[in-house]
Amino acid sequence: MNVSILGIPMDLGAGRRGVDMGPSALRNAQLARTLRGLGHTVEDLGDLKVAIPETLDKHEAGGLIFLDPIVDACRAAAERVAALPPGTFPLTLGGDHSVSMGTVTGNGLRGEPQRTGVIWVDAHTDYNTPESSPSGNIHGMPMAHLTGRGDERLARLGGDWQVRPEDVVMIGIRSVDPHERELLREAGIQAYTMKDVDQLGITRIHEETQERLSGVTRLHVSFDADALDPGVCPGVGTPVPGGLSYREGHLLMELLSESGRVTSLDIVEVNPILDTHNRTAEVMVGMAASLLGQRIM
Ligand code: DIR
Ligand code: MN
Ligand code: MN
Ligand code: MN
Repeated sequence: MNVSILGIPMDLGAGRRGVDMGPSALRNAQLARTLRGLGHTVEDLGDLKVAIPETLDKHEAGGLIFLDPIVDACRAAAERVAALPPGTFPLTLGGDHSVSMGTVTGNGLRGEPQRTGVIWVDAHTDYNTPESSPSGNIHGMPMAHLTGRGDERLARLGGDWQVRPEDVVMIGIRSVDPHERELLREAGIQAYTMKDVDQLGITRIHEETQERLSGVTRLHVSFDADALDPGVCPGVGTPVPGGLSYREGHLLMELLSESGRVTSLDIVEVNPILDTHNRTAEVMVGMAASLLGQRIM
């Protein structure tokens, strides 16, 4: 496979600094070399240029912090990804999770716009709107905007193209805000909590996910490092105890790999400032490798 790596070093959507260094940390953890070792042709497109908070006024408009520069970055990411040649596998590196409004849109619009399923691996559901958000941090809102809710500009990054709520599956969930829960219910989003992971196991959850997403023609995986337990991935801005184990993360990626259906991947929310010895980036490179075909035997 041809894999195209694109970094989006943005931390404007998160409550703390540092995830802008995520792409660098992931490269330092031998991302390209690991994927080449699996037989892929890997091209690193470098990083998009994204504003840093120190150069901006910390403006908040209508419950949204840094809305304008985030719209700009997401537009740029969507355009860049949408323009990638057919047959390449986009591997996009955050950055905070708001980058996924751009990457998912770009992947959906590549070539002919297509019905795109999204597997959102995260401790959080990221389904806040400006009204429901307790923080104003846009990284808690990307999935709501991808399904057409919230701020008009973010919700229409893809014009009329959107992700259908029934084409979203969330896995690893253990932190949902009160109003966000109502929005998820209304939209009918399928969210597998950590209780579901404990009770059903990853194998069953993966089977149900494939069944639910059987109608989509593209399948995007958006992997927030905080889905994994903080003991496994300490370098994240909003750690929540009781997350996916190292093996649960790998098993999910291995099963998705075997399905042969995944067409793009984000790795987001890696924060090297909060990490120990780049462990979180190394773990996430391993997750990408499992999704892209690494086998134990
Ligand atoms: C919280 C935290 N739900 C918010 N969200 C995070 O600010 O909306 N998402 N950390 O990744
Ligand atoms: Mn997230
Ligand atoms: Mn998260
Ligand atoms: Mn987050």
